[in-house]
Amino acid sequence: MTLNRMDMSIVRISLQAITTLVSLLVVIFSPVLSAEQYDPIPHSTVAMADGAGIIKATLSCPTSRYAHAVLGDDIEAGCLALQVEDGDVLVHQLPDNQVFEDLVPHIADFDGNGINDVAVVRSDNAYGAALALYTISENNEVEELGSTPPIGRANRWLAPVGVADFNGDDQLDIAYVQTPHIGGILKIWTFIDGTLEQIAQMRGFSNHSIRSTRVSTSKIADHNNDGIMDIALPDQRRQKTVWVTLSPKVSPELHVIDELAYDEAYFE
Ligand SMILES: [Ca+2]
Ligand SMILES: [Ca+2]
Ligand SMILES: [Ca+2]
Repeated sequence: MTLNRMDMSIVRISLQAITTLVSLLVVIFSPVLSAEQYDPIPHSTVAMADGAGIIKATLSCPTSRYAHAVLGDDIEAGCLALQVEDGDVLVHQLPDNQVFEDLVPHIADFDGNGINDVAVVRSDNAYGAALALYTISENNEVEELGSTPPIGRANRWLAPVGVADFNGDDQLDIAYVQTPHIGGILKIWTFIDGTLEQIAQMRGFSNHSIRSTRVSTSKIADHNNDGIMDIALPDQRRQKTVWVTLSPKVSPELHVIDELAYDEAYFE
């Protein structure tokens, strides 16, 4: 069968129509982020980082569905918007029984594979807070890298302190104070052979006041100049500032290296 000139035109027009239709469908079904998914919730900090993987993390999708309200207002985040280094923004949306109860996501390469991950506090209606770590999978999807067990009851919270190599093994660790309002326990977690594990804890600290938007009242520095990062925290009654270290040069456990009279300005 041979096609005359008119037939060829029809074929060309049909092909054009198909191409246009496909382009239209791509536009219609491409995920377009809403302002709610992209804009940071009140009082929160947008975390930024260099490198591969996650370079920007935003707590978004404001919601008052979790009745706790210890971070300045009753608004928490239902989503975490993660920008990867090629510019894509991926949104991880929590189910209705959970929120991100946090104001400052922490971006770091927690498992040491060269790709940035993010740590954020995730609270559950029934089980309270846990620290959740996410990364970007090879399929360009948000994937949970690991999480601490939830504290176990609703409205039990934890306040992240920060990220550093606290035990000097060249792997980044993350520290938080569990239940800072009712008897705070400093806990340090790290990835060991691909699993998030707690490596140290010590009681008696408070790095957050109820209703404050400051997370956290703490400092990370090499206070005793031994090459290992140390942590300064207010004690539970906010009378002392306590410097602790996990330096293996001194002890395999957390121990106090200095105590000062508490002064909030020390943490500015
Ligand atoms: Ca990583
Ligand atoms: Ca470490
Ligand atoms: Ca030190």
